Amino acid sequence: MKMKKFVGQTFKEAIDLVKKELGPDAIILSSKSVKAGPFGILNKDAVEVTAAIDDSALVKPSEAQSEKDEILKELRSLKDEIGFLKETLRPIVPTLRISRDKKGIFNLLISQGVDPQFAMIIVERAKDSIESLKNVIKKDIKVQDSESYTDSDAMIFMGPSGAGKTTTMSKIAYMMAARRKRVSLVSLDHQRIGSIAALKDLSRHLRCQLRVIKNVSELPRLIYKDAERSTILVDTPGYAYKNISRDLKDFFPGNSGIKRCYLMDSTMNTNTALNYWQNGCSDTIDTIAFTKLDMATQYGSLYNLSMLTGRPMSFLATGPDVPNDIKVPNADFLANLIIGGV
Ligand SMILES: Nc1nc2c(ncn2[C@@H]2O[C@H](COP(=O)(O)OP(=O)(O)O)[C@@H](O)[C@H]2O)c(=O)[nH]1
Ligand SMILES: [Mg+2]
Repeated sequence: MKMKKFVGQTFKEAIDLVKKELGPDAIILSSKSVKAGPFGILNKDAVEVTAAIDDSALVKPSEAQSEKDEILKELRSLKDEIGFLKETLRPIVPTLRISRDKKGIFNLLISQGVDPQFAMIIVERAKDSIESLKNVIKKDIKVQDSESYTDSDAMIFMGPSGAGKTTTMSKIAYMMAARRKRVSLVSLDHQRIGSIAALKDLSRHLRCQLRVIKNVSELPRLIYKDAERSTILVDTPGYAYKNISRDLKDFFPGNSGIKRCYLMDSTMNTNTALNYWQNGCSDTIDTIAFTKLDMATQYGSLYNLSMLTGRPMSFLATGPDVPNDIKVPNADFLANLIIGGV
């Protein structure tokens, strides 16, 4: 707050002086009659006005304008600088290639856990709409035709421990029984009593055979015997995944009517799931399936892993309940899921 006294011959003259110096926002605090005159000779009646003003309001209009101009100049130079930086970084930071209208769909993919590099490629091919985004994803994702799958001689379920192999295989056994397909069960997981007990239960319910074997080497004989009559569903333990996938490769080389389904836990992040995948003989896997969709919060990794493994998707497990929590997906359903069900 700045205070100042002004003396005029009349009250109006004093006020005019206030306005001239402090501007229209000044506040008059007091006024009184005083003696004043030229050269300090106090012989004339005069009026003394005490006025005050907020210091910040003291900037003169012309000063304020020049300050604004200064700021605008600064902003323009910053904009030029940013434009220059963007151009320089464009080859190094690819996301700068995304046009402004497509930033929304790009951010949507990232928020769902789609890998940024994949998201870039999707966005470049899509128009700025959810429908077009879905169409691009639909084109990318391969889906396994479940009929051809369940017609095979045997289906072997592989993947890390706890991924849901025994549970998913049980659901598929029910699904096939509902389609009037004969199944028989084999378990290579002879050490886990719990999983054997679950499969015994299943074989009782479905009135089908269950055989527990220790080695992959016993499998060709069983398949040879049963393949005519039924599809054999083979459960494997997660801990020996590497050895089992190597043995399977030895015993069933090439296209042998045996489908290998690799199960992935959808709550795992892409890198962890990919590490597991690369740890076995993934080149022998025919199809992938995702479990625990009910526990995942985003589904971008389904897209990532579909692209990274190059395998078609066959099943989605949507909960722990046997036989209900399973879905045979189509591309439309998957695309919708990956973008967060928008
Ligand atoms: N919430 C949920 N739990 C599941 C799902 N699939 C399997 N589980 C559970 O995950 C655990 C491990 O499943 P299991 O089939 O034994 O896995 P495996 O070791 O690969 O054979 C069990 O408690 C299952 O009930 C699923 O889709 N959703
Ligand atoms: Mg198991």
